[in-house]
Amino acid sequence: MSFWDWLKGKKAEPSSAIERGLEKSRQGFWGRIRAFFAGRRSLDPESWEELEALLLSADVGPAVTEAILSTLQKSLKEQPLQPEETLSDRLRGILLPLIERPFVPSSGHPYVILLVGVNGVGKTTTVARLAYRFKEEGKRVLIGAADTFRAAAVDQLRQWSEKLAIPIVEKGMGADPGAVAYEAVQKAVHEAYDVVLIDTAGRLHTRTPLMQELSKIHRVIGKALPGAPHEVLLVIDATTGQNALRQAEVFIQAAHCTGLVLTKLDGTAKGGVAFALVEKTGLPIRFVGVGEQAEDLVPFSPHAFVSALLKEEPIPAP
Ligand SMILES: Nc1nc2c(ncn2[C@@H]2O[C@H](COP(=O)(O)OP(=O)(O)OP(=O)(O)O)[C@@H](O)[C@H]2O)c(=O)[nH]1
Ligand SMILES: [Mg+2]
Repeated sequence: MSFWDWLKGKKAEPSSAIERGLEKSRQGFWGRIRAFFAGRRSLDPESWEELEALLLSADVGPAVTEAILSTLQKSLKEQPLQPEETLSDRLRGILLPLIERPFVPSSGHPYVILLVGVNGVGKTTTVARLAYRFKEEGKRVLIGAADTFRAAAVDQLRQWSEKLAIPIVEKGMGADPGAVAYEAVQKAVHEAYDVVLIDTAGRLHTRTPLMQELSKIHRVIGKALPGAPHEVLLVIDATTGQNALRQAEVFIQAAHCTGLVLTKLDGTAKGGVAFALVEKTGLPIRFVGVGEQAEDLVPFSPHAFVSALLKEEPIPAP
């Protein structure tokens, strides 16, 4: 399956890697949700309360929990469980649309992807992993080091660039990040690169000047290539919990984000924040990070995600 075709919205990818990355969540709160449904065919008022508490503790958030409970209630009222159907089957049908959002592909050549997010969420690692996958497919990839805030940040990206043998545009620490982004896109246009990945400095969503700087980077990229950036990926650490929602709101405003990357899914026993994020932002999850290796960034499949959380049998080892 071509990663490029997937990126352009031409193909869907089922993903067993998502299942592996969700092992902690499956054994954690979602294991309790599965246990709750096991053998149960109806819900009394007390069990509704128990289910509500379980969903909240899985980080699904109050709004989505409420939506799940009321939809499930209505659905069971309108159509009682069929003999061959389980409550868990019914829940799966309710969860799926909550996590699915259409991705509207935007075309452009070079295809410019900007990565944004708070500190330490996995932006640079995601840039490197995406670059690796594009290169594997024979695409010509360029990386822009627009995180000029710390010398270590430029070094980190340069090391990736050397390791992956992918060219980088960098101007060192303290350079204007907008200028780096502009130069990277311009170089890619002139030298016919296929993809440009632009890394940015982590920033707290509460720091207004830093958020304004992000808006400027976005504008400047559009000046270098009208229509760019084609994707702005907001990277979110899945272990952050409900705080992620406020971050998302501010970043989306400042940087016109088009999709989400949920990293460190392997490090949480909850995993429900994915539902809350999609509900709150209306954006599709594009990728999930399920470990620290180069191949541990996988295209997101809503179907694989929901199935993994609710699947009874153990997930087979890779
Ligand atoms: N377990 C796990 N670790 C991850 C994942 N993604 C990133 N990391 C780790 O998270 C740490 C921070 O990653 P970076 O890519 O440097 O994060 P960043 O957003 O660029 O950080 P700043 O530039 O400082 O804002 C690194 O140790 C990564 O290996 C993931 O999906 N799973
Ligand atoms: Mg970084």
